[in-house]
Amino acid sequence: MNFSHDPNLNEISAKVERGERLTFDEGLQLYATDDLAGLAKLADTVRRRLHGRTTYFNVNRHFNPTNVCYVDCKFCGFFRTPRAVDAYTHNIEESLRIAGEAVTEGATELHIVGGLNTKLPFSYYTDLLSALKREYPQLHLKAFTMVELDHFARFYKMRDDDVIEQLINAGMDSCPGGGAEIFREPTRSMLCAHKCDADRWLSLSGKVHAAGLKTNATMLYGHIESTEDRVDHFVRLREQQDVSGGFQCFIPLAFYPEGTQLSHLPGPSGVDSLKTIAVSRLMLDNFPHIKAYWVMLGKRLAQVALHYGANDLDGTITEGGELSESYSVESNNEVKMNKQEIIALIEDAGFEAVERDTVYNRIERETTTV
Ligand code: V47
Repeated sequence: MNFSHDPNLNEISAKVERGERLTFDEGLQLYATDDLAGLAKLADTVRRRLHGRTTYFNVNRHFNPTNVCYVDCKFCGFFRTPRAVDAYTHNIEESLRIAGEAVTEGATELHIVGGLNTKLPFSYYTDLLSALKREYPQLHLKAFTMVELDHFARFYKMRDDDVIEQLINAGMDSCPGGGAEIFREPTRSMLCAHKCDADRWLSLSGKVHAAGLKTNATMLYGHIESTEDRVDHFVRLREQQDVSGGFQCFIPLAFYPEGTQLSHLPGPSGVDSLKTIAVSRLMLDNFPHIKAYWVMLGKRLAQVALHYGANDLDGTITEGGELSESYSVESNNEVKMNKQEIIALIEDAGFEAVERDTVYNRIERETTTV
């Protein structure tokens, strides 16, 4: 492929065509280019090599058991202190009711993340998973980020392997990719000083992979981070993937400033979001999937992102959960898209829509429930 606007990219293009790994500096060059169409073409080459015209989605629901959290991340509009009037913790009965609604709507996955709530015993989490699994064995429980696992190990004074084993025994099927934010210091500490550091996040992912579960990885971009921070993030993720191999999907998360301590920032532009999807596709050569998370990108930009290397739109999400609502760019922070709508969005972009389960098996359904 010839980059007429940006000859520097010709060499990168040749490497991509040969399937060679790109360097940190090449990641920076990709971000620096103003040849957006060329960048899209390059990322799309990789995307089509891996997935052809297939674009995945799933039918899921987010569930946030508690919004009480002591971590005080600067980018978060979701967390509450224990005495806040709108602080909440769902009991098992409420949790089962929410999961039941999701099942009725055809969900195959419950995405469970919450605040780091020091008022709860570890048994709250295992009891929650066990009850959900007992009542709805068909529902895949994608539960707890590496930050939550780290909190469990430290706060309840347990070995990492025991935390992971007990959660798996209770019903945890895989882990979502949150909490990665930006790995590089000092940015990470400026954003979320009380969260576990990058090495810990990555090594815990390795331990979950070793226990046989898949996980995802995210990057929160468009706030105070530099381009170097972003490229460093990609390099660290792919190094961990070389070692442990259990990441399925990378999800760049576009920062939504409203209601956060960084509300004076504008958040990322559309072009920046498209570049981030494309550069991640090109740098993360050992990640099977790149997700354009429509809740944060908006439906229309997520659709365009399918031409910039993304091959997954995440879920229909018939009801968002409080965390997703805190960062949704859709009007009134609505987090809803039904199955017909997501399929139309994908087909309209020129791709084949394939419903998947959490671990990327195809799902064929006789009737449409959502
Ligand atoms: O870790 C919090 C981010 C993450 C804001 O694994 C924000 O499939 C933007 O990880 N603006 C949680 N982002 C969500 C998450 C996720 C989402 C969808 C799919 C998957 C998956 C994982 O949300 C947090 C943080 O990085 N976040 N606040 C905000 N104001």
